[in-house]
Amino acid sequence: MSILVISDLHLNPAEPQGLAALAALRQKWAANCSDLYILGDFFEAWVGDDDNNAFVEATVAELQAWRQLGIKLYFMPGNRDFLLGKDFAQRVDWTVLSDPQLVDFYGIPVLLSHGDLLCTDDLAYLRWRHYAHSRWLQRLFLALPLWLRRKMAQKARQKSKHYVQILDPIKMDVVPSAVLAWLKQAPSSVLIHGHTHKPGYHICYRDHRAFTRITLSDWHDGAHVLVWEKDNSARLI
Ligand SMILES: [Mn+2]
Repeated sequence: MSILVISDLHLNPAEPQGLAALAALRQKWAANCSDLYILGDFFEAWVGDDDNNAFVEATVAELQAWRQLGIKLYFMPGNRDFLLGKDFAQRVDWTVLSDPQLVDFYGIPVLLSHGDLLCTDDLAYLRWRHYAHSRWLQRLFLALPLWLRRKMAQKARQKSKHYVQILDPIKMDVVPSAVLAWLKQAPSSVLIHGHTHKPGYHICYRDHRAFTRITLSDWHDGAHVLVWEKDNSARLI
């Protein structure tokens, strides 16, 4: 049995191939996967659990199909879908994780994160994130009519696209010192995160300890997954 870790699917109705890739992944791993961890940006956008549409229904059905196989689901909110709430969690029966979250993979302590908190050079974004994660502002936003929330989300996506285009690419990557600070504090020497869409393995040495950071891929060109095996070998595919 393997543990699968994915992130940054950016599921949205305009690109149905994402959901199809998730279904294909389920079929492939049906007999060999015990746990599926989703580290944020599962959806391209989320404006509230009351935003029910055919695409959301199809996604719920897909996640329920994973659950029917006995696979446990875990979800950590990303910067796109941090408004995914309790109603949705109940429907798909996934466990919501905090960011960062320490987990146990076959006896190895592993730190999980979406990754945006580690991009500490992007101060403007972190300031926005601070407000966007405040309870009262979220409640205020969720109380707005659905059509207005959809409109606001669309505007925000356009703005973010423009922001990403003008931003220094270095600023959009995680800062190694931030990673080290986390790993030195946690009883873990492995960090798995997404968000940057720059998949790879990074190993660094400090104070006679080796730290490994594994960055997950986004799904814009199909399904990508980190497979963590029972013998504690891990591979990105
Ligand atoms: Mn992200």
